[in-house]
Amino acid sequence: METKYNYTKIEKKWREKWLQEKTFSTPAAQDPEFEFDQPKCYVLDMFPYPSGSGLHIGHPKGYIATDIYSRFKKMQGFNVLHPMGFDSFGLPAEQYAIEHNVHPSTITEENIDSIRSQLQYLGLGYDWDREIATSRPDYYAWTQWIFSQLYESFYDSEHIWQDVNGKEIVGKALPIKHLHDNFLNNERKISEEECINLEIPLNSKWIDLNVAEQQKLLNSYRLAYQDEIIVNWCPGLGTVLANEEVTSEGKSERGDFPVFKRPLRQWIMRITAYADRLLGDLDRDLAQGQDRPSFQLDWPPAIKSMQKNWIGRSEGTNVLFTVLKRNSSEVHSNLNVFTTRPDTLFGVTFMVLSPEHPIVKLDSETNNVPESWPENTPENWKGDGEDEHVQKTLSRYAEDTDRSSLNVENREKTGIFTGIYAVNPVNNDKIPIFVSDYVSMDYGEGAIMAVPAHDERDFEFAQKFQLPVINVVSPTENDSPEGKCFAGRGVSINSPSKGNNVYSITGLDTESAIKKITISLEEHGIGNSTVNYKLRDWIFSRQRYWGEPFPLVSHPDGYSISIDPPIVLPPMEDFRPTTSEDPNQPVQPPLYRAGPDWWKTELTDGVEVIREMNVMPQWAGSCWYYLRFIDPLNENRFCDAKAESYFMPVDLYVGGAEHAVLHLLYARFWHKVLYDLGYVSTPEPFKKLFNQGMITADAFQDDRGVYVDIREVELRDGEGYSKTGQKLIKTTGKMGKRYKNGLPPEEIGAEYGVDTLRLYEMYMGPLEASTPWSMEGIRGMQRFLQRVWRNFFNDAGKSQIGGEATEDQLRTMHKSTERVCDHIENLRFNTAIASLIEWNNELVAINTIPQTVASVFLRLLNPFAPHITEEINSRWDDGFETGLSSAPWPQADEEYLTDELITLPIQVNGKVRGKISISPDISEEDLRQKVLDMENVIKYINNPEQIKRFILVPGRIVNIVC
Ligand code: ANZ
Repeated sequence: METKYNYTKIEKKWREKWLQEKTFSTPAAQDPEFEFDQPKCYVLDMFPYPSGSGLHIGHPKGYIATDIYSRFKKMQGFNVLHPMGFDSFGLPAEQYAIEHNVHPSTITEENIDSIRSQLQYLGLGYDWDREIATSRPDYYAWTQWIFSQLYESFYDSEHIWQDVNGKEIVGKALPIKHLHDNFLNNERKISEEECINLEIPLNSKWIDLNVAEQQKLLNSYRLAYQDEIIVNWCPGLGTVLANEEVTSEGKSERGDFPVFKRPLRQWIMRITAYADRLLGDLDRDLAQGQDRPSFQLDWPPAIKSMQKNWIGRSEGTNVLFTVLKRNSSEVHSNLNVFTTRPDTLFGVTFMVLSPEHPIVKLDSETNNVPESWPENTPENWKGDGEDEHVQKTLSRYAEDTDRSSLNVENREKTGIFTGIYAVNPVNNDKIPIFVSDYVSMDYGEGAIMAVPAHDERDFEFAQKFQLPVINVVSPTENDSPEGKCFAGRGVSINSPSKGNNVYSITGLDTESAIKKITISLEEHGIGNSTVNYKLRDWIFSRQRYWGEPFPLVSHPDGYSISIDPPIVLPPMEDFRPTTSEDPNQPVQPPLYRAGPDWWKTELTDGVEVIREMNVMPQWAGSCWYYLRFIDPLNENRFCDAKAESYFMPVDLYVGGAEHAVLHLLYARFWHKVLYDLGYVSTPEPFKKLFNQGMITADAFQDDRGVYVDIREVELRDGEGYSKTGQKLIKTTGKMGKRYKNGLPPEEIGAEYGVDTLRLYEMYMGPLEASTPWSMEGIRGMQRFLQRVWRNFFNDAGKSQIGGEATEDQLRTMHKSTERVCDHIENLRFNTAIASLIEWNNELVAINTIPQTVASVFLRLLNPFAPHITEEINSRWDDGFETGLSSAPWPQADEEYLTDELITLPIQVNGKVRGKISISPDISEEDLRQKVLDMENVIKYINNPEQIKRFILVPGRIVNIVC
C-alpha cells in the first residue's frame, strides 16, 4: 500500500464512495422504516443560482461550515437533513442565457450539472436524492399551488384565535370563501369607501352587485391581488424592478439601464397585513404544540434590527386640518397628516404635501388651485402673487418623480407654495401649504404638518423659504439640541397653559403631552392614534420569460380566476423580453408571443379565458424551498405533513447577510400564511440563522485601472507584475468576477488537496468575519495534515498506534474533546481547528500514540477533513468498520476535565467559613447558587434571602456580607 499522503487519490476514492453508497442520504418520509422519534437536525444552506461561471473558493465557505456541522450532528446520533438545490429561475439565469445566446432551459441544467460536481468535489455530504431546482415543473407546480393559496385567502385582522399552546393571536389568513359567505349573509357590510371605489350606490348589498363587482370587492381583500400602481419600469430590461434592484442613480442594478416610474397593473402580495406578526415573532417565544418545545429565533441581532427597520413600525397620530378655499376663509376640504409628535402642534408653521397628493391634483376641477401659481418668494407665500414659472416647477416635479425619485432625503430641499392655506385645529392659525418631494405619497398620509423647530427636514425647508420657527419643546438637561433644531424629547413650552385651550400641554413631558393631546384630539373628532409601517406590499409580477407562470386566467368579464397547477412554461424559441428605449411603449410580456395556442384556454363551462402572461419574480421559488427538501418527490402534496412537523423548523440556516431583508422576510411571510391555513406546524421557518463572512483576496489593476485576472499575475515579494513585466496596483476586494480574483476550487484542490482547502477556509478567522485569502496560510494547513498522516503511518506505511494512554494523555484528550465539541456546536470552527493543531503538536512528540487517543483524534478531525481521516480509519486495524461518518462522536469524561478548577475561600462577614472549587469562568449567578447550596457555609448566614452583598473577586475570594 502506498505510504505517502496522496490526497488526490484518497479524495477521489472517498468522494465517489460517498456518492455511490449514498452515505449522507436521509431516509424518505414515506419509508416504512423511517423513525420519527430519532432526534433530528435540519441544516440548510442558502442555495445558489446556477451561474455560468461556476464556483470560486469564496462561494463554499458557508457550505463547508454546514457540512462540518452536519457531519458532527450525524456522528452525535441525529437524523440529519442536509440538502442542496438550485435557485434557477429569474433574472441572473435569463440574462446569462441572453448574453450567451442560448436557451435558459438548456443552459440552466448545464450550469446545475457543473456546480453540482463542484460541490461534490469539495466532499460536501449532501443528500443528492433531494436535489431541487426552482425552474423544474415538478417543483414550480407547488410554487404555483402556494400562490393559489395566497390568492384564495384574505387576512382577517380582527380574527382572534389560539395557537397550539393556547396563546391568543389577533389576525389570521382565512379562505376567501369565508369573506364571500360573510358578505352574502350580510354579516359583513360593504363599507362606504368600498362602495365609492366600486362606483356603486352607498349601502349596496352583495346581492346588488354583479359578478365583476363582487370579484373586484374580493380582489381588494386577497393576499395576492391585482392593482394598478406606480412601478419602476425598466424598458431596457423590459421589466418592472423592485426598489432594491434600482441603483441610487435610477439605473437598473443589472445592466445599468435607465429606470422610469409609470403606472402598471401588477400582481401584488399583501405582506403588509403581516407586518405586526413579522415584527413581533422576531423576539417572541414561538409555540409548536405540546410535545415540542417552544423556541425563539436565534438570529444575529444585526439582521433582526434590519428587519425591524425595514418593517418600520411607527406609532403616531393622524390629525385633521382643514383647507381653506383660495382667497377665502371658507372651508374647502379636509387634510389628514400623520405625525409622531402631536405634542408639537403649536409649533406648526407650514404644511407640506407630496407632489402626488390628491389636493395638488384638484386644480381646475375645483377651482381651488390657481391656474398659475404664486411666485415662490417669502413675500408671496403670504399672499397673492402669480407667476407661471410655478406651473413649470410643478411639472418638473412630475418629471422628477418619474425619474426614480429615490434618495431624495439628502438632496437640497426644493418646493413651491400652493397659494392655499390650512387651519391648525388646535389654535386656528392660518398656515401656508407647500408642495415638496421630501414628503412621499408612499408613507402615512402623503402630507405633513411641518414643525421646523423640532424636525431637521422641516428646519432646512423653513430656512430656505424663510418660514417662521416656533420652539415648543424645551430640552431636558441631559438632552441638549445637537443640530440646528431640537428633535429630541423634553418638556412642552409655548403650547398654552391649562385653562386657556382644551389642547393645552405646556409643562408636560413629551410622553404625557403626546398622550394628553391625542386624547383631546380624539374627543373632538379631529385625530386618532394610529400605526404606520414603512413596509410596502410586494410587487410580484415580472414581464419576463424565465419564471413561474401564474396559475390564473382572466375572465372576459374582467376578473381573474385561479386554475389548478401545473401551468407549464411554454417552450419558446424567442424568450427575450420586449425591450425598448421608450418608457411609454405598452408593456408586452414575452409570453404574449407564445401565441393564442398557449394563452387562450377554456373553462369547464366553455367560457374562453386568457392566461396571465406575467411571471413570478425570482424570490418566489426561494420562499419555500426548505419545505420541499423535506419531501421532494411528493406528487400529491407540497410536502408530507408528518415529515414537515418532524423536520421543521430548520435548526441552522447559513447564508450571506445580503439576504437580511428580502428573501428572509418573504419566506417568513409565506410561511406564516401556510401556518395560518394549517399547512405547516411552526410559526417561523428558521430557528437559528448565521451569516458567513466573505473571503477577500488581493486584486491587481493595470495602469488603466482594469483588473487583471489573478492567474495572469506574477507574484514577486508580495508585488504583482503583468505578463509583460509591468508592475500592477495591488488592492483587496471580495473574491469574485468583479475583481477577477477568484480561484476555482479544483485548482486549489489539485495543488493542496480538498481537505486542506476545507480546513484552511475554516481556519482563516471566525466564520462571520471577512478574511483575506493567503497562499501561505493554506500551505501551513497542508503541513498539519501531513503531520497527522505521519502520526499514523511511518515511512514503511506501518501503523504506529498502540499501548495504554497515560493520565496526562487522557486529560488532554478529554479536554480537547470538550473544547472541539463546544466550538463546533457554536460554529467557532477556527478555534476548534486551533485546538486540534495544538493537540496534534503534542501527539507528534509521542513515538507510539495510544489507540484510544488516536481514535478520538481521528473522529474529532473527521468533520473538517473527512477524506484523510476516513482513509486512515480504513487502513487501520482498529478503525471503525462503519467508517467515521457513522462512528459515535467521542464523549468528554468530566473526571478528566476537573483540573481546570480553581479553589477559592469563602468569607462570611469577614471570616473564612469554607472553600469552593469552581471553574475559573463560572458566572456570578451560578457561583452564588453553588455557595448557597453549601450547608457548612449557609449555617453562618441567618437568612440567605437577606444577603446584602455577594462579591466575587475573580481568582481570589468569595465575599458575603449579610
Ligand atoms: C410633525 C413632527 C414634528 C414630526 C417633529 C416629526 C418631528 P417616522 O418616525 O419615520 O414614522 N412624515 C409623515 N409622513 C411623511 C411622509 N409621507 N413623507 C415624509 N415625512 C413624513 O416619521 C414620522 C414623521 O415623519 C412625522 O412626524 C412627520 O413629521 C414625517 F418635531 O410630524 B412629524
